[in-house]
Formats: sequence, C-alpha cells, structure tokens
Amino acid sequence: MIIDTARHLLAPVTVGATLLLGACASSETAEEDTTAQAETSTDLAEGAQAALLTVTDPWVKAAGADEGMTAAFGVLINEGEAQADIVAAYAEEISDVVELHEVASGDDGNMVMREKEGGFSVAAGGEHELAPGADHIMIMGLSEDLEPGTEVALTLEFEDGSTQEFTAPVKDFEGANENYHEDH
Ligand SMILES: [Cu+2]
Repeated sequence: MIIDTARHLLAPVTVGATLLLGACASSETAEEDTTAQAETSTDLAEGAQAALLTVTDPWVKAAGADEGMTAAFGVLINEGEAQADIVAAYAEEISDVVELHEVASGDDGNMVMREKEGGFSVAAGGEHELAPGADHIMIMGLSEDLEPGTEVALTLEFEDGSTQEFTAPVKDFEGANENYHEDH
C-alpha cells in the first residue's frame, strides 16, 4: 500500500517538475539570447569580422549522444565590405570538439569529410552555404541527446579574434547520413 501511494504521488510530482524546469530553461535561454546580442553589438569594434556576418536558417541535425556526432548548417551572409574568415566554432554546452569540415573527393574517389584548411571564408558581399554533403560545422563527442524542437548554442570565431554567437534549432534529417558518419 505504501509503495503504491508513493508511486501515485511520485508520478505527477515528476511531471510537474519537468514542466517547471522546461519553462525555466526556455525563459533563461531567451534572456541569455537578448543579453548576448546586446553584448555582441556593443563589444564588437567597428570593422570586426564578426559584425560583418549574418547566419541565416541555421539548424543542427538531431542525434543521440550514443551516435557521438552531428553537424550544424546554415547560410553565412557577409553584407560588409571586407572578407570574413571563420577559423573555429564552438558548442560548449554539448561538445568539447567542434571542427570546420568540408566534403571532398578522397584519394580513392570516394567522398570523405575532413577539416577544412583555413576554415570558411565569406567574401565581402558574398555568402557561403553550409549544407549536408558540403561544408559544415562538425560537432563531435556529443555529451547529450539532441532532440528535434530544442536549440543548440553555437559560437563562431573569426580570424581577427572576434566572435559571434547564434542559436540553431535541432531538426530531423535523414538524407546524406553517410557524409557525416565517416570515420574521424
Ligand atoms: Cu564532418
């Protein structure tokens, strides 16, 4: 009897706590986002590479922590009058190892992905698409499951040391899996 009662009591409490945590997490995220954007616009020196670039339609492929890796995509748009060179990316909340990758033809003719030398360069007034089967931000050593409907915080680091933060929604994606399940 006691165990039964405890179970019945536990269930709604657990659900309530989860909902509450979810609500807290999203409102905190929203606040952090606003703060981050405000800081970004004030901290960036005029002409900093990070200030030139806009990341549009960002997304991250849903993946389980057991898969260990996934990738982030989107379109990098440079509306400035100087080239922007992305030299590194970070997703500190979910991974310690994030690399800038390209997909290229290997020695045996098969497509392989590998770290892109020099990173991603976006010419003045130009754009650079990150897409499955092409350049992408590789996120390795996933520390948690990435579920569709959640968001991932990412940071781009530029050649001049400036940085830009953005968030990308997690989405299911079935195609071109082989491109980022190559051995690393
Ligand atoms: Cu990759």
